Amino acid sequence: MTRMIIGGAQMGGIQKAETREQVVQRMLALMDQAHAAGVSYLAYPEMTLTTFFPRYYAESRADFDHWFETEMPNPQVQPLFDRARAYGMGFSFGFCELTPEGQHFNTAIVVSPTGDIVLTYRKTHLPGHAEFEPERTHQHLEKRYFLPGDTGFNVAQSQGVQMGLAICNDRRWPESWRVLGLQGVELVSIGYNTPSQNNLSRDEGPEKRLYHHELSVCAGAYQNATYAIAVAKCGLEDGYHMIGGSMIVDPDGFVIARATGEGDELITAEADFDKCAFGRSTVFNFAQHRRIEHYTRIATQ
Ligand code: CDT
Repeated sequence: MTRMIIGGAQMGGIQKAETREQVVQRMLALMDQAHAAGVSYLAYPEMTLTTFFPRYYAESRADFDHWFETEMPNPQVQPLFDRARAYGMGFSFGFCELTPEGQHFNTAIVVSPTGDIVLTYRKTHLPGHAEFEPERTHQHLEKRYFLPGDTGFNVAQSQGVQMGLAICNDRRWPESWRVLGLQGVELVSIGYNTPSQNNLSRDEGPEKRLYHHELSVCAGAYQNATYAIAVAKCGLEDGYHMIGGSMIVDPDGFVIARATGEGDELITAEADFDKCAFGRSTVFNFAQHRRIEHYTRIATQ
């Protein structure tokens, strides 16, 4: 029987001028709060260490390499690993990864309470576009700065729980959830940076985006009988607004904790991972009920 208190560390905006050290101090403050609240596993957002720079265009991509980490942990982030180990707390967070081969990925990791990286995930679904598009009021240049991830969706056992990761736009795709669900995932940590406005549809504001966010996470958790922590970087970054709405969802698809603001904020809930077994042995007993002979199109087109 595995029960634990899980947490989401929502982060308010990170301004361009903020240093990694300053951001890590904010992350540590949330980790301290989490420890005081009895949290054993804490999820931080996508691209936690930096501003959401894909809103900016750079002619030369290399001009943006300073937003990327070439090693993990690195000296700036090490205090987070040290504090978590002292607390016996597992955690996840997202950052921009530049590999020794020169590849750029939007990456997230799960770290065990002993400080080991037990799962690395590189974002699969990159939204937006690769070139500057003058007709847009807001640019979303993830396809310019990142390669599509090469890891796929894997799970790792940590703290007695089958852990999985997804990053932001991945949460909108049922395929992300089902690939994790097929591996018996029990807790999916999802960081996101969702701008309130960034495309050609003027009627798509924060309310609709919050709704689609919640719809996606609740459906994904329910249909795969898993807990999910969806955690935002949100509020204003240098005048650009991103939605909040961080939440923890149970395997029935119910929201069991929800952020109230758009700043640094801890949310917590008790998870009873035995609850994942119920959905998986009834309605979503995959072995009994799936009809994969009719799903070929999903993987071939
Ligand atoms: N970071 C990221 O993937 N953001 C996208 C914005 C898409 S606009 C609806 C997201 O899916 O939230």
